[in-house]
Amino acid sequence: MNAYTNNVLKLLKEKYPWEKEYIQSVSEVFKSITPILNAKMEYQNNRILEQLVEPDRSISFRVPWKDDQGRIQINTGYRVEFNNVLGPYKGGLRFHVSVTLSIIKCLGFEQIFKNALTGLLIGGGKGGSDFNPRGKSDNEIMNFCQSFMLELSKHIGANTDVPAGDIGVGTREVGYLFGMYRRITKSFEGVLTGKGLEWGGSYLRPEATGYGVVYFAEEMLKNINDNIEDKLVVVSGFGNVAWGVVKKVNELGGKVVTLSGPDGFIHDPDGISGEKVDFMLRMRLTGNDRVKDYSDKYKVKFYEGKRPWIIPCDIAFPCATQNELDINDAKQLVKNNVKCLVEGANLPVTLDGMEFLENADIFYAPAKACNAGGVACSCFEMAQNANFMHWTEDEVDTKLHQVMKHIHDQCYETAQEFNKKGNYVFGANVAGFRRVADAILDQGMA
Ligand code: NDP
Ligand code: 2IT
Repeated sequence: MNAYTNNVLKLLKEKYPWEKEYIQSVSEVFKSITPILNAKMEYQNNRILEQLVEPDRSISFRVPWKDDQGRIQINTGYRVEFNNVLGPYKGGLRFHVSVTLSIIKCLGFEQIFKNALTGLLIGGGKGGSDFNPRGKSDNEIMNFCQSFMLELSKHIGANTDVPAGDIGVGTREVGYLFGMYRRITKSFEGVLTGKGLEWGGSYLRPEATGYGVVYFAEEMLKNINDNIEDKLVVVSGFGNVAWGVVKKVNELGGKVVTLSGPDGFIHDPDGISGEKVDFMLRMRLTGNDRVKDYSDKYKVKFYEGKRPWIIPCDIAFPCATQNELDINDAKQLVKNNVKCLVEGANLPVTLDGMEFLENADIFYAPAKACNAGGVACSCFEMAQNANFMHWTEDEVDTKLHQVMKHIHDQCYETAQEFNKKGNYVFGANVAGFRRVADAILDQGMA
């Protein structure tokens, strides 16, 4: 950190002292970018950081809906349109009880740099609601999504702001949201991504985040002439991202031995493959928040209230949620000789955990670099929609692979440029920041 970053961070803390998650994500980026701020004074002279930390706009709105008993329920909806110098605001919607404006700003800030790293034309945004989808009927989910879209539709558009899924929002929710947008506006357009294949979706979008994470791990392992084959893999979560990771690791000959949920984790030493992967998907679709169902069915060990990082492995993929791996977990993994830690979830490692991992002798990749495959595939979906075309599965997979390799090489080379060889956290923050900051300079004050 230097005087400039310290000052901007101090002012931000004074202005939004309650936005802890948001301050965490800003601090995480700021701690890397001092060398580039010192190298190019135009950033400071043009107050680029001040321009970046205040979103273009934050929209917060009431979402009233009726439950199956006819009672009126009220939730809060958010859409934070952070920055569009590189393209339409782009980022997911999260439906989870824990959602606050601070969490949405935190994820939106991350998204700016993640999207920049893809090399594609997408700006940064994020949204969601404190609505809890767990235990809700299909009808209740539809009621909620329709009411949410009644307000959101005023702010989004295929060339302005394009939401997608995140925790609690998958193809079903995107469908209800898209249907309502179409009814309100008469427009069938690529206003949301993650759509069903028959009505504007792209091949591989459901798998893309997880596949991209594994492709990134592969690129890192290539540095030591290694690959995924025969690697022992620990995964957390059991949602969309975890599913994509498990599928791709199996395909490449690795073995995944854990999954986790809010209730604890399961350890299956024989590997989660074949019909067990289908069971994982079904478990998710039931809307049940228990991973224990897996251990009940396959008679494997369930660790109640525990996290999977105690299981020795070659590669760890945290794929559940933010701050799910702390410094003690990180130390345990390194002690057990983990080779790679690759983030599927957004900000899964605490700040002190990240600092420890950056200095440990392992390959460690931050989410904004390695989980960008989802949003990259979303951008492919926008391109297909704009042309009223479908690309084949192979075409999408090839492009996804290219984007992940591009991100990897960019992070690696940027770290090397600043004498931080192998530090992907530094490389990702600096390369992402540089593309956005230069675009702001080129385009003039917003
Ligand atoms: P899902 O809703 O499909 O899955 C989230 C998973 O994490 C669920 O299994 C959920 O269980 C579990 N979970 C939630 N809280 C906890 C917790 N405290 N401890 C353990 N498990 C928990 O979401 P996604 O798979 O889409 O998202 C997972 C992560 O990946 C998030 O950080 C998201 O931001 C990130 N991401 C998602 C992308 C996408 O395209 N979907 C793209 C890039 C990143 P439960 O719901 O029952 O609480
Ligand atoms: O965190 C993320 O990158 C996502 N949830 C995906 C965003 C998108 O627009 O596809």
